[in-house]
Amino acid sequence: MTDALDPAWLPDDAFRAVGTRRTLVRGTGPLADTVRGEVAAACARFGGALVDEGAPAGLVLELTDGGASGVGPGGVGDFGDEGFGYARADGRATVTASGGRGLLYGLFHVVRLGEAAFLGGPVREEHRPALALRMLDHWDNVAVHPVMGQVERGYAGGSLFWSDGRARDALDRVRAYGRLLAACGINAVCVNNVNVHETEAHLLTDRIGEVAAIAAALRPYGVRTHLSVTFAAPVVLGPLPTADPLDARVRDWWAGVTERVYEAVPDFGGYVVKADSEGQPGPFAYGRTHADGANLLAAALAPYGGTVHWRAFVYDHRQDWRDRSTDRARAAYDHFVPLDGEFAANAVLQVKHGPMDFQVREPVSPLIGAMPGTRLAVEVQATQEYTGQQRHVCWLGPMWSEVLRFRPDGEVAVGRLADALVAVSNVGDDPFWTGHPLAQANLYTFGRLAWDPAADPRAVLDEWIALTHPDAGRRLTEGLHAVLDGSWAAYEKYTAPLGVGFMVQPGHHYGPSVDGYEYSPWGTYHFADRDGVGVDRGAATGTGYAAQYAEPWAKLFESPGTCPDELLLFFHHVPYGHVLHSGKTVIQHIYDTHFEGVEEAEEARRVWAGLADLVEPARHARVAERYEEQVRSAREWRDQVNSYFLRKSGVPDERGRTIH
Ligand code: GCV
Repeated sequence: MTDALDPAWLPDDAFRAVGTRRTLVRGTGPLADTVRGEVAAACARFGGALVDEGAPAGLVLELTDGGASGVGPGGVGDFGDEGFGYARADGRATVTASGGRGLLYGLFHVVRLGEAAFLGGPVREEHRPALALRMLDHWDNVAVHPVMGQVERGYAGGSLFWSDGRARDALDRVRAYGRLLAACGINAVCVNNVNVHETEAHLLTDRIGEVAAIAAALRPYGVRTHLSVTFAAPVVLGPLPTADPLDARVRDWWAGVTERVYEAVPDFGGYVVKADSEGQPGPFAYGRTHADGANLLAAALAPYGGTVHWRAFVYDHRQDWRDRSTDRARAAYDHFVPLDGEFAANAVLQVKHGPMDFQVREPVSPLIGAMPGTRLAVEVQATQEYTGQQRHVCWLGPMWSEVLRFRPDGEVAVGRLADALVAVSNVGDDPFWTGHPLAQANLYTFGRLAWDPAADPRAVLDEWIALTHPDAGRRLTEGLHAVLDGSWAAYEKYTAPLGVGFMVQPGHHYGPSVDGYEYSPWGTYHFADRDGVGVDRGAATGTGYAAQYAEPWAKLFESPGTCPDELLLFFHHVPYGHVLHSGKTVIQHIYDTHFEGVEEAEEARRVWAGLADLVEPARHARVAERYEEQVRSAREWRDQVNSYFLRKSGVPDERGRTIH
């Protein structure tokens, strides 16, 4: 952390329009003070001024007192803690909020608009987040783990929060992080890995002071702190012999510990739990259900308004590949749907967006929408575990938008069903925050889609470009769109085809290995043989997974004739000669997309090289260097996947290209 910190989407120049104005900030409280501090800093740079009541002001940022002043565009006091009104007339802008966060978000709204916030005809708008909780989960270990390192699946250096086995002494960077998060609407952070090792278990008790220090650094920007805890805490931390959720001693233990957590962190958000999952302890050991487990922690948190995020990532990771009846994709639904209605009101079931594990293409998890009596958090992965590990450009906005717009019952979109959207963070102590500077766009886009899941991701990308590069002209804007817009699609093209997933090197998950997981205990993914490829997940002849969906999806996915091309091999085992809706055979699609994907990566590298005169040199160089690796890796993927399927199928490429 010695290098200068990249300002990401909050460079000084992004505040020019605010900083040149005379601004009145009306209201009291910590977040109003943060707003005042932001405006004062901008004014110091650009010549504007904070003014007192009664003086003429071009910008008014007003925290209402619940009705006294009556200037709110949508009626005062009805914005909750996070919403705000924005109005513009006669060159003057007004933000009205009834809560501190709303005021802060209103300020950043004006920052995003820039001069347009003040100029043009009158407007009156109301803004409220669609989802109440917009959270980042950090898979950060306090102590460096011998296999997973400091940040599990982290590609941006060490942890922002932890170093040398404890919380960092200097937390100004954490404060700067909170500021970036507030500017895109994120309001919660879980500061440690869901795989809770022994050192990290102590954060809950004797090391809660370290968590409190981090929470204090995030608080000025309205970001609440959450903690991952181990279900076995009463045993691991002692002195109990059991963690049985129905044991009174265990209930008392959690109640006492949680009381002390709130003494240290009064606005603590709650616990995140990975239980009975990939070796983590859970209620199954005591013959109890996951509702019993979640409700235990929910009861401890309830007196303080806290929430337990209970992860639904429960599956058998000790499978036998010879057993074709076990289907990892089915697991979360099979485990949790029978428990619908049994979870406490402050328990939120946190479900990965797909049924597997953040692959480049998965169907939306059938669990989403299947538990109407249970609160839902949808989890996506900003850290690019399976999407190029921040060495490849892979802007995930379009993927997340597809998930959020999906309508599980054919009517209500995921973005409206969910209570919360959670992303596994892609941030570390790297000076560019995210390792790959363009991966910052993923973090920003996540926050904005969590605020408004119906937003057009390309419009969000426009915002990110304009904030990050306040002087971006047309050439830079178009260049950034050219390298980012289609990057997810390109990544999909040169990696695992048609929804089949995985094909990565086991363990670290970078680079191709078509059979890497095929005969492993973690699940079996493609079943390729000389005749065909894909997994039969239909109800008629396969694992029955397709029937977990409501209509119209169950029927649509059941038949290869109606299943969307991009998911065909996730749902069906088909011959290589099977003709897709696109008109191509499966085998020719595999060849063509792998050649195209590499060409698109090469073209993006060329476009980026052409932007050298428009991008700050260190930033340009970092991206250019990573494009070399991306192109190398994309060629490796192409050659391994194409050679594998040529050898399996014996079907030549109809265009006669070189396949090794
Ligand atoms: C934190 C995948 C990842 C693990 C991760 C797990 C999870 O299996 O490879 O590193 O563990 O998901 O989401 O819990």
